[in-house]
Amino acid sequence: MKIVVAKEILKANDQVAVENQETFGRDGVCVVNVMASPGAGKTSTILATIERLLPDLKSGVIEGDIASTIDADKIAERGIPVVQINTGGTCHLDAPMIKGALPHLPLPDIDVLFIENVGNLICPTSYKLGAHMNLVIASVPEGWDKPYKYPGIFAAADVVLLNKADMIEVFEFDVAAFERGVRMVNPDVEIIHISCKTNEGLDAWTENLRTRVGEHLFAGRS
Ligand SMILES: Nc1nc2c(ncn2[C@@H]2O[C@H](COP(=O)(O)OP(=O)(O)OP(=O)(O)O)[C@@H](O)[C@H]2O)c(=O)[nH]1
Ligand SMILES: [Mg+2]
Repeated sequence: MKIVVAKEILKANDQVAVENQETFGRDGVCVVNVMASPGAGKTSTILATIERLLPDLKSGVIEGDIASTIDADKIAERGIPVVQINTGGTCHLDAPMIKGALPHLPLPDIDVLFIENVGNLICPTSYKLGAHMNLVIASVPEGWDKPYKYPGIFAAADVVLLNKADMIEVFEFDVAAFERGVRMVNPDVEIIHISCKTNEGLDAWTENLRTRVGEHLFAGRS
């Protein structure tokens, strides 16, 4: 019985996710759902990426956190449109939360919308938001074994970023074992090593995203 109720909730969420995607389509916005553990570097990566997408692609951000406006304040300081969602304890964002945030963003002026999901490797994957792409960020200090312990989120990724690559030697991080774990659940996914501290890989990642955004906007027009 409980399973049926859970399924109904997810179905209702998915319907709103479809509506969100229709709104994004009307305004020509490409939406990236950014998922990772707490502290993996979601906000740092979003900021570094937005800088590199300019001036031709303009971004906006929805920040999801249990509490506080710390991340939204960081984004707003750079003059980037941002809405903070505080879930008050819920460990993921859902489609109705995103729908509620959209009227507070200048969508027609935004090409790429980053949604920073609540830091969590489990719950966010179950809730569609209406995004066009799932970006999963793993970070070196978390350990190489995360894809083996939390396969669902890596299976759902369109791109996996391995952040804090500057710490690989310090943490004796086993890159081959990490990548093997990702490929076990998502054989063809692109894995890009980045560091928001040294800037390693950020240009390569941004070019990858730029291509995806171009393809998305082109597909939307046809
Ligand atoms: N050494 C190193 N530190 C990093 C890197 N990227 C981010 N950090 C640091 O890691 C910490 C967390 O970064 P955030 O970008 O706030 O991470 P987050 O995933 O947004 O965190 P929450 O929103 O709290 O879940 C900060 O102290 C960053 O300066 C990196 O590539 N290398
Ligand atoms: Mg953050």
